[in-house]
Amino acid sequence: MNNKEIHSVVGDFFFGEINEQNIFPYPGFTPEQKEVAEGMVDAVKKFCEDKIHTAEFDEKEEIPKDVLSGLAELGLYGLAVPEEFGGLALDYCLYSRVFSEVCSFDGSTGVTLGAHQSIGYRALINEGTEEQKKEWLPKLASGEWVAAFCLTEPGSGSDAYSIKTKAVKNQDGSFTITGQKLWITNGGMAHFYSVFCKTDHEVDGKIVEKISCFAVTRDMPGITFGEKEKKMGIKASETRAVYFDKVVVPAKNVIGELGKGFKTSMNVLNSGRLSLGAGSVGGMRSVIKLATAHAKNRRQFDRPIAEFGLIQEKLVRMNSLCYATECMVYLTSGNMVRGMKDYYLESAICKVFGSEALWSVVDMGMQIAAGTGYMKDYPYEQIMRDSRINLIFEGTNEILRIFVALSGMKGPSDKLKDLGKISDVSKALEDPIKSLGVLTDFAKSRISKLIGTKSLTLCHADLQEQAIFFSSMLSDFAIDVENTLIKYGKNIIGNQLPQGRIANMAIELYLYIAVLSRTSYILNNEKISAEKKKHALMLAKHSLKESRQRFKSSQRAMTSNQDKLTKELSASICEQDGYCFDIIEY
Ligand code: MYA
Repeated sequence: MNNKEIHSVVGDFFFGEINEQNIFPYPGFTPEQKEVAEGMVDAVKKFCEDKIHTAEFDEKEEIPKDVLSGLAELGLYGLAVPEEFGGLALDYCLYSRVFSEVCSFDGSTGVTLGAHQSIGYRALINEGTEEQKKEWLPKLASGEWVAAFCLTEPGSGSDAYSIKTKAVKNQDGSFTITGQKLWITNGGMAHFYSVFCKTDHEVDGKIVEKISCFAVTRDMPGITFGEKEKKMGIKASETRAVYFDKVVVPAKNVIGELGKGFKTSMNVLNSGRLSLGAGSVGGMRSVIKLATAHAKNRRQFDRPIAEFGLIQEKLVRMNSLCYATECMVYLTSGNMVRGMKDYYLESAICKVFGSEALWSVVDMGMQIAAGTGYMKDYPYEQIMRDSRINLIFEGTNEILRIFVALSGMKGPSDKLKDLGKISDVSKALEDPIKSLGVLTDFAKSRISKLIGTKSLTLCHADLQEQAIFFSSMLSDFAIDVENTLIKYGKNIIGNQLPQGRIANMAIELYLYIAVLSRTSYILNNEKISAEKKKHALMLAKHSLKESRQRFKSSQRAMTSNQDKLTKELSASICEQDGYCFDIIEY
């Protein structure tokens, strides 16, 4: 493992910068990783083919106990836990690939395992003390104990900081927790809860509330659960409210630093979001397999429907979305293994793009299967119900777009402030709208100095045209970021529409570079057959063209949009309580 510090690739985009060394060569699996991955994936596949009956689980809204214990025996409850605590110590790449395999069989099983280890006890791995790890990790890794992540509350979803559950410090140093947590996966079956609570802190003589993380165990008096929630999908996973009524928790159960729990929770979600991207790849692979078989076997007008253009178009789009997501997930996990610490933008992008790609793939798969797809006897409708949640949990895709845009723009915004020392830029900031040109020229010159007009240097020759497009997209993006900051100033914080466009452009840039890198890696690899190389190149060209089109559409909307109208019209819609016309009246 290489421990050199790797910058956030996406963070650099906001400055119009790219460090090719962080992207090329693509971090493909090493021979050692391959060996472990093949062994694990093979074992998981065999087990799942035999034991996972997804339609039955969905129908009974339960995963049988022997299936859960079988998964535990395979080591799937402790994928990333260090060996000394009884886990498999898989790195992020291996973790993602194995988790993806489970998700390709059953969403509920993926969510149960994901809630347990991607987020449930992740704070303990990240920030727990040796004693805490020794006490709980072995039980969690073996599956003897199940974990749950308790952040969301009735009044606190996207706005995670606004939680109300309170932990009050007692004289003996223990804490008393009171409050309720909502929609907690594994809520009723867990033995270990990472619970985020408000705690009081004295700052400058005043008491202020901050967030702290507590390990709460099932045996502590005062924990109760709501009924199992009735859900649209992932029905076999367990979702409940969890209530804390004066639960006394010893001081030794504080995870991480008191008052720093918000960061703890965000760091847990950062890696959790990557798993969700990986899980989405697994889901896409299954749907693509089903839909391809259907397209080849279903005959209409005397031909397999796979010969019709509109079906072919769907098969191609499904594959290129899957390829693009996979490229991003394993560029991110590979960079994490290589030492990237700030991966929150990349993981949010993997979650947003992966969940939406899966949703589109399921929709297209359903359309290919048509009447068959709509029938409950076939898996499409369940997969559709199961996959819808991915756009909502672990941060809605809306809040994550805002997060990507605002976190990414923070860097250039600080730099622009520094640049205020330069006279014409400083003047420009006094009257930003009038001076847009000055700053654009400034940005252009800075960016062209950084990347010039030449293309990426480490891309395969067969992707030169796309590499040149990337450079110009990157430079356009940096200019748009600066123009947006100048146009909106501080008000950018309340303007979600431009934020959404900036986020969409950042997502496409990351996709673009990830696909360029992985495909170059495939094309450069002597061990890969010419046929597979040709296939990869076609997939890459397709996904890059679609990505560039989406990028351009967001870019055009930076200057030509309906933002003002949208604001006014939506206010009017709310005023009218919805759609206000009826043909009978008007
Ligand atoms: S779990 C519940 C999920 N909930 C959420 O994701 C909540 C979403 N909200 C947020 O993330 C935050 O509230 C946001 C910030 C982002 C909106 N990394 O002023 P701030 C720092 C590191 O921006 P806010 C679930 O659904 C920031 O830099 N640091 O904060 C389970 C700042 O630091 P400083 C971060 O405006 C489902 C400070 O925090 C991050 O209040 C089950 C304050 O920032 C970050 N990310 O809101 C899942 N964000 O003060 C099962 C912020 O130093 C999964 N900060 O400048 C299984 C998957 C199965 C897949 C199956 C597929 C088939």
